[in-house]
Amino acid sequence: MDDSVRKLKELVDGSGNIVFFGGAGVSTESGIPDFRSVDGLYNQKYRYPPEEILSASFFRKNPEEYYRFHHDKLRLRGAQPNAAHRKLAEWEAEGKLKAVITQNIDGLHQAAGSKNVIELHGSLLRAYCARCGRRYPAETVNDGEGVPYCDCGGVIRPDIVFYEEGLDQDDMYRAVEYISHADMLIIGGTSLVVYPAAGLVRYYRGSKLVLVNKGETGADRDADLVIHAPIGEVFSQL
Ligand code: CNA
Repeated sequence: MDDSVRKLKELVDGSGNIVFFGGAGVSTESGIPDFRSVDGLYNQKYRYPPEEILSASFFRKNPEEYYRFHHDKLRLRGAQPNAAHRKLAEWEAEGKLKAVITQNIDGLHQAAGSKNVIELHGSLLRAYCARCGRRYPAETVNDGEGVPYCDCGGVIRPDIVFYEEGLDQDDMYRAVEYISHADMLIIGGTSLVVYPAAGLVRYYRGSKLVLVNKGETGADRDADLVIHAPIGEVFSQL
């Protein structure tokens, strides 16, 4: 075991109030591409940039094009949790970890057994009508082709937070509470560039801030331990 992984293990062993804050990089080892890595969605070519397709105004004006992207790129295709998701669920069951705060929309933390998951950007596993609010099963937006419509004539959308939309205030409040009371904060698999979610890590007041990310982030210099490696590989050693 590498020295930095050994150090992470010691920090985890000595903590009883861990909070994990993560992003798309947590699920790349489950086969779901992130946004900003070289093989991420932002480096592939579409008729429109992904940040535009994933915006509220684009969805309203152009649901056909949105759903073409959704069916092509946002399908989870049977992805399974990896060692990082599983280890976090294990720590929660042991009482060591209090919350997973994620920017991911893939439901893999819950699939691994995590119970207290704050999904800041919603979930692809829920759907509702953009006009009347009626709830629909996830298959309505994830299976098949084309635009799904509600009986009221409205377009059914995934329950994810599009660009231009605000985050749920209750989720943000709970996330701040968990982070500000944590004795250890592990940040993993996120470029920390999407706000306001990324700003949450500033609420941490403890002395065990750990970053496990393939690439560098703006928080590296503030961290007590930085590991630049695939998170599933690292967590499988803990
Ligand atoms: P991002 O901006 O794509 O950054 C991902 C980060 O993870 C990068 O810094 C990578 O270096 C790093 N990374 C990639 N693979 C690994 C790995 N195996 N181990 C460790 N680090 C790795 O993604 P963010 O989450 O920071 O951006 C927020 C967006 C991305 C949110 O709105 C998400 O909804 C959205 N997103 C989510 C998913 C998902 O649900 N799985 C997939 C793609 C995008």
